[in-house]
Amino acid sequence: LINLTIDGVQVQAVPGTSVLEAAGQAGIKIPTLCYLKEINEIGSCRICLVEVEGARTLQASCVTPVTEGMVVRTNTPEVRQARKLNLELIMSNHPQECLICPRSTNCELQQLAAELGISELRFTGAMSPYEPDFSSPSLVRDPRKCILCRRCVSVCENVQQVSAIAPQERGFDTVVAPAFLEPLGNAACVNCGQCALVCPTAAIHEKDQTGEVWAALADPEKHVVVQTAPAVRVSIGEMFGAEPGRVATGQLVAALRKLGFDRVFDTDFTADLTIMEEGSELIKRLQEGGTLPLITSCSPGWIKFIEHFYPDLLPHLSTCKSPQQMFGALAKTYYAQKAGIDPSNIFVVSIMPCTAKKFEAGREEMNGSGHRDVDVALTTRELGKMLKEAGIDFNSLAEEEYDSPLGISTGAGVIFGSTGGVMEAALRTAYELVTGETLPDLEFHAVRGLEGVKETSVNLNGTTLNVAVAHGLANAREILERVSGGQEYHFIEIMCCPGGCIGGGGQPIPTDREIRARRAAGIYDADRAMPLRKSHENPAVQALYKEFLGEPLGHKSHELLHTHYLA
Ligand code: HC1
Repeated sequence: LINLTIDGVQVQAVPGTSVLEAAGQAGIKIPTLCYLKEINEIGSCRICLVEVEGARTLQASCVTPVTEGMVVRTNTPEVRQARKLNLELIMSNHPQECLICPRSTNCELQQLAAELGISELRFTGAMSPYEPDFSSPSLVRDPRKCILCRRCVSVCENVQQVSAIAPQERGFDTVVAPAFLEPLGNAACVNCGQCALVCPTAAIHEKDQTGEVWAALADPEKHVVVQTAPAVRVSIGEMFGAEPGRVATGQLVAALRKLGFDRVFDTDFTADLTIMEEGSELIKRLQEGGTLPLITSCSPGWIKFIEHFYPDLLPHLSTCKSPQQMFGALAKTYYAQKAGIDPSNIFVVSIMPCTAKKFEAGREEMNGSGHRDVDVALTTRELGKMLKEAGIDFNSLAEEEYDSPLGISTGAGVIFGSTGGVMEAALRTAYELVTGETLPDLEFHAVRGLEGVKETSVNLNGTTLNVAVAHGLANAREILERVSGGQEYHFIEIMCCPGGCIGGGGQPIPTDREIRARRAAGIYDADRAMPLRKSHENPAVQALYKEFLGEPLGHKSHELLHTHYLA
């Protein structure tokens, strides 16, 4: 261990630790702005400056490693003054729009200005010459609000390995944008929104579609139904100060009813349905020698990734639409018929932890019902905003139940929200359908957890099924390279975002590793609390096949629930 002194306190730290981290471990808080643990440690904003005895200048503590005998001071007049000056310079070309900014009260720049005691705008410099970019179906880039911290660039390049954005131009003209300053809508961006999740300001944020939903809710001609994604129930509470991972399913239902939705349904229902269709597809490919491994297809950022970067592997994708899209197609056919409502008057809203779901809902081919299957996909954050606007005190709501039949689900549907969940749900069903036996233990812990790539083998009646799970697109690349290299898998789950949907780009900010872990724990709590935990036991799914679809992979399923991909 290395011995050093920080603010007169003797501190020990392992070699390689930064001064910032060592101070944090000793309970000494140093302010930061561009820093993002293990993702963006570049010392560019100069807010975390400290004095190191013997050094000629103040040092950025996030990139200064501890050394033996080092003496650090974090709170001298010079340090405070330098931090303040650097922040004032960053603020000198930042629009003063806090009252109307989507990140107001949740903006790290705003918070830091308050913490560092900045009470006047001493410098008003030239402003950014770049206009906001509305070209993406999911995200809005507003370079005027960018502080060039590079967090978004690091996430896009390293965590997702997409590199859709990078610093362009030089000096004062530097801007984070796609190559050649192309609009984001033209770039190979997968719409995952991980950039928005780490942006300290509102320089990248989701496309706000709350206005369209308010309008539909106010339209007496419209029958407005809503579906909630698995991962939203363990994060929406955070928008109202609850602990991450608190399971708030019943309150979510109550809140949506209060907002005025005519029916409150659950994406978990079509998650169960996905297992029936995708499980059947897997068994068919295994039996008939189809393309293997089969790879899951419910995460739209992942779909866009493989379409852009690995088009030759597209035959591996399941042809199943995502649960969001299956829901939309059924809401405007099966449900419309059952309820006796003209589908052109049904307006389908999704509440998703995801910005790419906006893109998915708008994909040209997503009209299996003969209408736009999903009209609007809102993020968890947008729903939080609507609830606040409506004055709904979320945490004090009494719990309510989903409507029937598209609100009936099992624990297998819930676990879709966490990495490994789709695989586990599929294994619960595949095992029982193939062996005809009841699973002795339905929890597959080998596919749970936040490790980037997980692998296991399952014995199905003497046949060994090799499965793998990846989350985050850098890990997806690793698995795809293994597949290309000939590694023998049968079934692979890939989710675009780190942690799966619980870490989606539309989730409450902040979302970090610890918060992801707590939301995942909430997902598994919710599963354990369900009376039914296997998709094939969902009575509403069984009724759907009996009354409407016929059988998995049948003609109607093909029309409504399956799709094709664009190379
Ligand atoms: Fe997901 Fe899915 S689990 S993709 O992560 O398959 O967004 O939560 O809704 O569609 O069910 C997201 C979550 C979500 C779909 C399901």
